[in-house]
Amino acid sequence: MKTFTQPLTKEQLALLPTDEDVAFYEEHGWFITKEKVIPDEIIDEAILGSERFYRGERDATLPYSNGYSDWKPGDGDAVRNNQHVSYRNKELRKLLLQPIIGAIAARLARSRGIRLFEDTLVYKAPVKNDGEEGVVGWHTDRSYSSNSTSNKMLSAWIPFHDSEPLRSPLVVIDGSQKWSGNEHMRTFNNRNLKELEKQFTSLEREIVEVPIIMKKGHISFHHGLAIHGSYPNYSNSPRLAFALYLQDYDNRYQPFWNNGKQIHHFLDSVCRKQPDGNPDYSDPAVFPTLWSEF
Ligand SMILES: O=C(O)CCC(=O)C(=O)O
Ligand SMILES: [Fe+2]
Repeated sequence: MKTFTQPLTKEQLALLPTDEDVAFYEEHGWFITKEKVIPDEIIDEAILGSERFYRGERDATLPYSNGYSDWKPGDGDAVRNNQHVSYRNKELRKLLLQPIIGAIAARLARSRGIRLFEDTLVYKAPVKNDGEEGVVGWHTDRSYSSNSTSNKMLSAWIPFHDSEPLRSPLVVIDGSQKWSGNEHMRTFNNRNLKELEKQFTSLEREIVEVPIIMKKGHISFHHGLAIHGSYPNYSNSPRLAFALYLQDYDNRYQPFWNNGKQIHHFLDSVCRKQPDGNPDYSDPAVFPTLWSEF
């Protein structure tokens, strides 16, 4: 077996999902590692990196400043959402390049390799009232990657501290990756959860919410078609998590129209082009390989 990414240690090999874990993921649409997979030092460095990022420091800049979410001071603290942060911050890039993350994702997606598609850093300040402020709306990540051909895309969710019930854990709707009709749920920013739920309760489906509770250093994965979101941060401490949207090696660009409107992904105009002129989703400068096995 030849690997182009850093090989795993014997201890890390033992952390990979078993066949039962993969079957569980395929049935439920989510998976939580049973052990700690990221050392504290790497997460603590990523916390410092995110603090630098929030202070405005950049290790690199994107060629455009529009077309993606990019929280800035003054925008309010209930939900800070910044996309493509690993492109712009070296500590967060170091975290996502830990080979164990891609290796677990490759097992779950039954793929020989995993590349980054994009990432999001999400911070939530503690909320003082009981309103909708601080909600991340029910959505699917696949709906934000309609220009991708693969239905095996998946996401890793990495909180930078213990993920506790009141500290806004990610909440995944169990088994929802098997439902039809969630390919276009681009509703991350819609805070009205009850209104969004009407879309899926009308079909008499059982809604089982699974809060992703785990210790620092554990990570979770969810299928691109799994419906998920999060409630406000009711704890007394800030909540900070890094979400990685991952593509399996079979993924390619596809042109996509929805309701007569052509959809473009922001990164389509950032990455290099294939010989046919379409975006190349294997451009290592934009979509680095996290794990590769041949
Ligand atoms: O951290 C959150 O609340 C949202 C993250 C998310 O949507 C994701 O991991 O796909
Ligand atoms: Fe998401």
